[in-house]
Amino acid sequence: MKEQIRNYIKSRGVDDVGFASVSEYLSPNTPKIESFFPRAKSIIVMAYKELTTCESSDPQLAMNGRLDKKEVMRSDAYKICHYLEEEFNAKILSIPESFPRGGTSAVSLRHAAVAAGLGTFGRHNLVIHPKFGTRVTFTAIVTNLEIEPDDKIENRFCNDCNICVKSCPAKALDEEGKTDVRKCMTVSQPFSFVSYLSFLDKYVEASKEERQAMTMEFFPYYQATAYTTQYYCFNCLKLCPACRSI
Ligand code: B12
Ligand code: SF4
Ligand code: SF4
Repeated sequence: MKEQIRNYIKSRGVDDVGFASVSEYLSPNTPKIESFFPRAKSIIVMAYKELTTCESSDPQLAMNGRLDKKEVMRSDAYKICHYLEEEFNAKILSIPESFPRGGTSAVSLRHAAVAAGLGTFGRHNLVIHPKFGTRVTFTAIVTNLEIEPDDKIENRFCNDCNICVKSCPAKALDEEGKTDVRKCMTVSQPFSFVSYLSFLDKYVEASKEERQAMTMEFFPYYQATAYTTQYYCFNCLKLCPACRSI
């Protein structure tokens, strides 16, 4: 069954796949998976390499590469869930690669990826994949199928070069083992929901003439609200040299 599932997933063009037992998912800050899926046994984690679009100096073009990938990741998740139901009569839950969620996600994909043998944490608190380095993002499917887990990676790929810490424009990585979420978001998501609310405060107070001038200022907030989060920083993801093939 495991090889059949792996082959199906790979046949869709997914870059890498790993299998973990639910009991090996060790995320300190998210609920136990069994608390919302009592019969859960395994997690299937898909890895997608980030394209070199992330190197673009134009943040919108860098984000466009990510958006292209997100569409594929979501449609793969649907098709793989459908396959597992049809082929193995499985119960499944797909994990959001980003949204919908509250403040934090119900399942931490980084910890799921580590459990599934797809990499290990680096100083930037991201997962470093043995082939794609940090230039990788994940989706996951939790299932009641009992699938033999893959071996976890024991190597630590991070070489402590500190490039990620020094090149973080928000200084969000200064404290080891912690990403300062507020600092990262202020710089990496200038059009976040929180900034949008501040913009609306200003708009409500503005005169008719000022409002006209604010129309173009509104446009990126509109895009971020209508589509999805717009990341304007990829530094820790794109600059980490560990295990980079390109
Ligand atoms: C919310 C979110 C964010 C928020 C807050 C993240 C956070 N809590 O740290 C913000 C906006 C800051 C963010 C930023 C980024 N994100 Co983000 N994010 C998410 C999302 C949607 C949920 C994360 C979450 O809620 N986790 C659960 C919480 C509770 O995690 P946590 O336990 O607090 O984990 C932290 C600590 O506990 C600590 N930690 C815990 N155990 C251990 C063990 C070791 C050994 C170490 C060193 C650290 C450590 O590390 C974590 C960082 O603070 C995930 C997708 C998902 N569903 O998982 C993507 C995700 C984590 N993001 C991702 C990425 C790529 C980014 C960015 C590079 C943005 C970008 N341009 O793409 C930056 C990187 C910031 C960084 N260096 O940490 C990828 C990571 C891929 C990878 N290779 O690891 C994910 C997995 C999305 C995906 N689908 O692949 N993100
Ligand atoms: S995404 Fe940018 S701002 Fe956020 S932690 Fe990484 S380098 Fe810092
Ligand atoms: S940039 Fe250097 S210190 Fe940061 S995670 Fe990568 S290898 Fe480790």
